[in-house]
Parts: sequence; C-alpha cells; structure tokens
Amino acid sequence: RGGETRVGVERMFGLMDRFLKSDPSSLQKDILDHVEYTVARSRFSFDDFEAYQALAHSVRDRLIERWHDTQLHFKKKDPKRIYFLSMEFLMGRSLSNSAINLGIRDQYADALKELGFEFEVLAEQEGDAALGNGGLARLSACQMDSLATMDYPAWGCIAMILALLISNLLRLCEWDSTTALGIYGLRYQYGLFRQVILDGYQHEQPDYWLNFGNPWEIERVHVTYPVKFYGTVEDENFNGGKRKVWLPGETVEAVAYDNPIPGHGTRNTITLRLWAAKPSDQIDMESYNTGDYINAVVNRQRAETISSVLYPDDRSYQGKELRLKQQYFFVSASLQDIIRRFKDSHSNFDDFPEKVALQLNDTHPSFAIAEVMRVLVDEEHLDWNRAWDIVCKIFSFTTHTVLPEGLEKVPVDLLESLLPRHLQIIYDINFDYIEELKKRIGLDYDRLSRMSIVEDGAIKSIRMANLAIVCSHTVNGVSRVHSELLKTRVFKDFYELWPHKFDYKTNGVTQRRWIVVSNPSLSALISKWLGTEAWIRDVDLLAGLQEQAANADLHEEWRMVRKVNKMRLAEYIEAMSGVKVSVSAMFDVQIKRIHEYKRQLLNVLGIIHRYDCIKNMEKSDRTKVVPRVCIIGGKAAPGYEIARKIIKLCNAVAEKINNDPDVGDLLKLVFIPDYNVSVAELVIPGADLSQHISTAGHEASGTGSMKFLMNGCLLLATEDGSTVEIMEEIGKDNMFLFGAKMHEVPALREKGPTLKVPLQFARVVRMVRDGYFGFQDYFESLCDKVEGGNDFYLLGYDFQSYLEAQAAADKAFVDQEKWTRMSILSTAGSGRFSSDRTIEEYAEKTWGIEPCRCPF
Ligand code: H53
Repeated sequence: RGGETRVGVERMFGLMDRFLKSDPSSLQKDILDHVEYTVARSRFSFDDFEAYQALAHSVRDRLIERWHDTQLHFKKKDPKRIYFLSMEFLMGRSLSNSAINLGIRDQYADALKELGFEFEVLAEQEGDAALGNGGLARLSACQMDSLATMDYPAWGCIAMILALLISNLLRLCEWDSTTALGIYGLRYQYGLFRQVILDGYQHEQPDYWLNFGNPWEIERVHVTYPVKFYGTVEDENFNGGKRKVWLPGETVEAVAYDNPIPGHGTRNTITLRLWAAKPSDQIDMESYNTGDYINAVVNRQRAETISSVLYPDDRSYQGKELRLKQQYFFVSASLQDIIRRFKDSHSNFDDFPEKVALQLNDTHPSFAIAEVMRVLVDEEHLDWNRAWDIVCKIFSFTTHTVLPEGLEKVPVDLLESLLPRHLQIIYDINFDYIEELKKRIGLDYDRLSRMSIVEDGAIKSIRMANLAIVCSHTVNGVSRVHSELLKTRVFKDFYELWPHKFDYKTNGVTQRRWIVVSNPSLSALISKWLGTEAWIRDVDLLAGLQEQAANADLHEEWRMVRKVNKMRLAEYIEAMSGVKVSVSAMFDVQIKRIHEYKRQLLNVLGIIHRYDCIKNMEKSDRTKVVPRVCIIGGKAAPGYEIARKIIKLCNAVAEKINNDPDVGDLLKLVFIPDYNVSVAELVIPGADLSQHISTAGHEASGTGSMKFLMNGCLLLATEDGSTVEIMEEIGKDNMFLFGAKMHEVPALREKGPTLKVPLQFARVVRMVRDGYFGFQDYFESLCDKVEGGNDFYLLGYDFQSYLEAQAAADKAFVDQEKWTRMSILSTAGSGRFSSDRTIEEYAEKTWGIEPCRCPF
C-alpha cells in the first residue's frame, strides 16, 4: 500500500500547480469557472450576487492554499499552543479584507473590470457575519487579524488526506493535525438581530445570515465531538476506593466549521473554528421501538437549537438554561479537540502546561475550568491535586467590564440539573480554596463570603468571575483605568491576595480593517506621505505624519479625502432616511450599543439644547451657527426598555428638527438603523467629530474611539477607559474633553437630589416631559431617570461641561487649518491603539508564544 501511495502521490504532486496564479487572465478564468461549476450559472448570464459568490470562492481557493502551507509549517515547528476561547466574534464582511491581506485586491479589481464588474460593488453583496454583540466581539475579530499578520502560530485541521500525502512525499513528520493556536467560537445560525425602525421604534428581525450560503467556512464533517448534559452522578468502586461517574442524560454532537483568517504581508493563514450543534448519532432505541418515530426524530432535531441563536444582550445574563447550554457546549467541544490533539503526541499530561495555554475571553467560557478538572480526574484518572496544579498553570482570563450586571452568576439549581458533575467539582474547588484562604486571611467571614465562588443568597449562584480569577495565573483588564478599577474596587479582595496575577493590556483595533479596507483613499494618502506602505504592518510608523501636520499640501489632500468620504456617507444617509445633509456641516457621530452609561441620552439632550438655541436666536445671529449633522446609531438589547426609549426619543427629535424650516441645514439629526460592522466602515471615515461620553469609570475600554482616531476624526470625550490613554498619546489639546472625573463620581452620586444641575438641563428635560416632541407618556420614565435624584449616570451634572466641549468643537471647526492639523495628529498618534501591539503583549507576557512565519 505504501508503494502504491507513493506512486499516487507523485502523480498527484506532478499535477499540482504549486500556487494558483494571480495574473488578470488566470483570475478571470477562475472566477468564470466558479460561476459555471460552483454557483452553477451560465458564464453568459449571472448577476452581481452570483459574481460575488464566484469571486469569493476564487479568493477562498487562495486562502486555502496558504492555510495548508501554514498548517504544515506549524506542524513541522511544533511550537507552544495557545487556545483563545470566545463566545462572540463580529467579523463583518470578509471579501475585501481577505483580498487585501492576500495582496491581490487590485489584481481582482482589474480582472473584474474587463468582465464588466466593479470589485467594490460585488463586495457590497456580502452580508455581515454578526456572531457577536458589540465591543468584545469586534475586538476578538481584530485580535485574530493581528495574530495572523504577526505570524503567531495558529492552528487548523487541514484537508488531512492531502496533507498526509504531501507530508509523506516531503518526508515531513507524520500529520496528526497538530496545531499551535486555536481560536474557538460558536456558529450561531441567527446572528445579532437586524434592527428595523418603524415609527421611530426599534423592532428586531432575525438575522438568518446563512440563507445565501457562506463561502468563507469549511464544514468539517469528520471533526465532531459528543457533548453531554443532564443525568446523574453515581459513586463507583475504583482501585479499592470510590470514584464519581457522571451518567449523562442527553448527548448532542458538535461539528467543526473552519474559517481561514489570512494575515497581511505574510503567507500565514490561521483558523477560526466555530462549533455547530447537530443531533447525536446515538439512536434512542427506546423511542424508535415504541413506534414513536416522528417524535424521536423531532426530539433529536431539537439539539440544533443549542447553537441556533446569539443572545442579544451583552451584559446581563439572566440565568437562562439555553445560554448555559451554549457555554458548556462550546467549552466541551473545544476542550475535546484540544485534549485529543495533545494526546496524539503525548502519553501523559506532564507536559500539558508547557504545550497548552487557554485564554478565557470574559467569563463566558469559564466552565472550561471545571471541564478540564472533570476530564483529568474522571476520565484520565489523574489525582485531584495534580489536575488542580495543571489547571492553575494553563488558564488566563481577560475581563471586559466593571458593571456588576456584566459579571455572570449561574444559579446553582440550574447547574445542578444541567451539569451535575461540574457543580460538584466547583464546590470541591471552592472548598479547598476557602480552606486555603482562611489560612491566608483568617476568619474574616465577610471577606471570605465576598471572595467565595459560591454566592449564598435568595438564589444560590456560582460567581463565574471568581471562578476564573481563582484558577487563572493572569487576570487582565483592557485599559489602564479599567485595571485600576479592578484592583481598587471590583476585585479588590483578590488583588490584595494575589497582586502578581493582575495586569492590563490596553485594547487595540486593526488598522488593516479600519483604515486600509474601510478608508482606501486615506490609506493611499498616508502611504504617499510616509513614502511607504510599511505602516500597514508596523503602525508606529504613522507617527511620521506628525512632521507634516502643518504642511499645506497635505492639508489640502487630507481635506479632499475627508470630503469624498463625507459625500459617500451623505448619500447613504439620504438613501436610508430620506434626509439630505450638507457635507460642509460638521458630521458629529455617536455609534455604539445603546446603554444608559454610554449616555446617548446626553447627546440627544445636547441636540435639543442646540435646537432650542437656534429657535430662540435672532435670525441675523443664525449665520454664526456652525452647521451640524448629528448621527446616532446602535442597537438596544430587546429587553432593555430605557434603551429602546432612547432610540425612540432620538427619532422623535429628528422628526421635529429635520422638518423645521427655521433650522434648515444648521442642524440635522439622523438615526442610522441596523448599525453593524459594515455600517461602521462607512460612517467612521466620514465623521468629523465622534462622541465617547460614558460616565467616567464605566467604559472598560471602548474601541470605537480608536477606529475614529485612526481615521483622523476628532474625539469629544469623557476621561474613561481608552480615552485617557488616547489623551496621553495625542495631547489634551487635540481632543474635546469634559465631565466629572472617575474619582469624583462616587461623591457626586452621594449628593442625590441636592446635586446642582444647570438650568439649561432642566429646560431641555422639561421640553421632552411637556411633549414638545410628542409621545409625552412614553418618555416620562426616561425623564424620571435623569431627574429627582435618580440621575445615576450624572447627565445633569455633566451637561454644562458637555455644552462647553461642544462649543469648543464648533470653534475649532471654523478654523479649518487648525481642525485639519488636529485631524492629522489624531491619525499620527493612533499607533499605540493597534491590536498588533496588544497581541504582542499577550504573546510575550501571558502566553509565552513566539512568531512562526511560514517561509514560502
Ligand atoms: O468590551 C470591549 C470594551 C468595552 C466593553 C465591551 C464589553 C462587551 O462588548 C460585552 C461584554 C462586556 O462585559 C464588555 O463594554 O468597554 O472596549 C472590548 O474590551
């Protein structure tokens, strides 16, 4: 057989072109072949969508080619493996990003032109992959781009047969699908809901994003694992003693879907492996034998619901069983994959901590801790202490929030029925840990109870963050101030006990997506003025623009690029909302999830104030007003009433202002529906000013600010999360800062109703209360939230300084030279906020991995 295989391999290898060609006619042929054989349309008759599908498959072929090479290289080198576990990824579209990272976007554009198609137009045909809610999910996507670009070893389970054959031929070591970094997630069938605005209210529609197929994923029918739930735990005799055995009641199959993620300027192409739930192969003979065939099939089918829908609330976890099932399903499948791979080349677990590191992206995958213990103790029969020692060496944990409702708690009742063995394990971990704790801190029962993994109370729960902290060697926040808050408030008790565990990694975003893909003309301008494209991989080079910040020629070109982006955005606004806006007005943008702490309401009340001022000023004075187009976008979690009301208020105010002839082009307000990654790619390059106005001490980081900064948009911001560090990079004078500082907030809150608020604030709230914008009853509770001592997020207190910051922005905008200089300095100072830097910090300080560049 060996001989036969060798001959076969040589024949096969002889037939293979080493690399697919990327000259225009090869690309054209490829695309047309895909039209004919993949999309199954005639090459003489296909529309834009079909052309997109063919194009995507042609790009995918090239991705797969590099992906194979990367995996073989990693296999040969066998470096340390880091596994990144995240329940959410917001990938957006893939076509442009992939073609640019592969370095063949322009070749495709030329090839398509001759066929009568525009690359850009086809790229628009792609829907967003929205397998996540907000900042955390988009951050994960940016981090993947950096991991690939910086050549960090990332795994993939490639077309194994071919890989085996090639590795035989090349006399590489045996292929065992060894991988070096795994990024795992869930393949939700329904992504984040689509937001439709009807009469100003948010309505949610399901996002069945797979309806039109997904050319970027590869289904791995042979990579499946059983995931078990429910059942009972029994004692069993073992080696003269007893041991626990879990007898699960339900089994669901996890199937892998691999998504190749290309780096930029490198052949390295890594894998995002997403799990989908499928009915298990195990047949419930009982039901079939009793003749209940239909019900048996229907019950099996229900398994798929586990991965069917993404939870649309990114911070309050209401102890829903399905959510818990998703978490465990994800964790169990990923760990089976990881452990199987490890065992393929190791006969025991001695080297596990040297070969495997597990990154918990927020608390969502924290059940991985209990699951590793369960597998090591119950299945691999390791002694408890040895298993615990391994667990403490492999986990690291990133927390993304300071909000108490963001810290997950899982009701014990629920866990007891769904994962009875895991509950026992968590109790056992907690018992040992509390005993140890008593030795360290004595019998301080208050503190012991605060630090316990198990929370006693009306609803007994497991505190997932405590579990993650106890078992991780490193716990990091996502900005410096966030980390300070963790140390001094949220996790103070833990920090005092284990100061060495805590550090911070300031978030970053990828300049490939947020400048190169979304703002190609700015990208070209930057390369021209820096004389190199090297900044795309080495973003610190952007600092070179500082020297040119006063150059009149650059100013002119910079303004031209910004104007064209604004025109593109203005067209979109008109198409979406029917509102015509003037591009000479200042485009003032706030796009993010709607949340009270992010204070979209402060923005709307500020707009009402501006409107009120215009209405009440002498006609002759109106010429002094700096025209504004205020743009707000974002989704509210479906059950979050106040957030929904903020959306409605925004639309009600827009309706009034946009139809008021007194105001004309001086003020417009637009609510952009269905905010997502693609919309952000359009809006951010066209923004002059962007708002990041959370109550200080509430935004762990905020990454939107970084995207605007890179694009030369000025920031109007409170000192919170990332904006503090942005201020340190570009200087206070290049931003419009306002508001209470983080350390002032608690004392201000104490004042309650005695806290002084400016008259203008009372006046604008009164306008809403009095029904000036209609819907008086509906808005009443919204107004109550910010008055009468209820103003938890300090809108009233910050209002005055907010208006002053807005006035400063107006003044600066009038001086276009000053504004352009500030804009250039913003881009020039954005280098620190690249996810390349963040990932390098994780790799060096937390994971201990090194780049592993594919040499081909
Ligand atoms: O994570 C972002 C931060 C942002 C924070 C956000 C986040 C979620 O998107 C979801 C859950 C959660 O606990 C935190 O709100 O400040 O920039 C990435 O770190």
